[in-house]
Amino acid sequence: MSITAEEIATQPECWERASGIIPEVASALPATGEKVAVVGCGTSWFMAQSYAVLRERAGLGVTDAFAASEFPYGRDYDRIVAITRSGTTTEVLDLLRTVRGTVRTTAVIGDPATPIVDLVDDLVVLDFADEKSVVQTRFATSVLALLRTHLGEDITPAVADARRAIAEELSPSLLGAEQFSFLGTGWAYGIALEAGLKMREAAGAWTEAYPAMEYRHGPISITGPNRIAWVFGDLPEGLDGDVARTGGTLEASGTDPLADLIRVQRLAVAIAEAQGLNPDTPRNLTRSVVLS
Ligand code: F1P
Repeated sequence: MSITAEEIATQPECWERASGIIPEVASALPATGEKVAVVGCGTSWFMAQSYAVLRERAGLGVTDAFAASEFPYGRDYDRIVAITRSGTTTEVLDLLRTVRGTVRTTAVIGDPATPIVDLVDDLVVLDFADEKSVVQTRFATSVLALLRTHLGEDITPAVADARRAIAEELSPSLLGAEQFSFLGTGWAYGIALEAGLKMREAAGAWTEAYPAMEYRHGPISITGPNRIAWVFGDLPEGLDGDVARTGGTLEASGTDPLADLIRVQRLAVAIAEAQGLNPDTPRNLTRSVVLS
């Protein structure tokens, strides 16, 4: 079994642990009413996007998400939250150095033996969810499990869905599909973006990702026989019929989007292995992007 597959299978326990540390780390996370920017790169940026939607829709304060390289310096925030498994990603460290002393900062990290710990005011360490894999799975989802709990959500149902997502068989139509369009509304759009990235990183698959209601505005023209439209969370009315008319296959489990992401992670590993690729050594990727 690949290391990636082993790490994927540990997610329910990691989410429970992440959720359980809230009493210890709550003071390091955004307070109600704070205007917050959440930043990261790659997978961490997509988790930032999901969190931003969840926090703002929970009425806890304006929350924006940015790729670290695209941060709009000059805007006023009460706090910047950086998500980074490695703690070494250049764009994230550059941002934190630039804003040091001007705004309160929090880093949510996997590895505390990294330079980021000296660059932030507050730290949340999820070392139990850190990974050996290059592609991120359990760190990212554990961050979101932690943040969802901090927003007041009981993640017990999501953990139950996660256990089912790990145990269930992957259908042959998914394993043999030629293309995947991942869709989501609200916070599930960040999950759709991450699903697309995971399949590209681990399996070199052709994937796209859109807000679910944008799918009809062009992207639907890609769907057809042996191609998948995969909806995370709520299925917009009529979309099932629209996908059926293309001849493509709709995948919409209706389960918790974070748990449904686990099925995509597993699919990415399975497709990689079926093609003779090693999901532990994805093409052209490193665990962290450190620019010289
Ligand atoms: C961010 C990241 C990963 C990506 C790749 C390079 O890492 O972009 O999401 O899969 O391995 O690094 P981090 O800042 O969360 O450590």
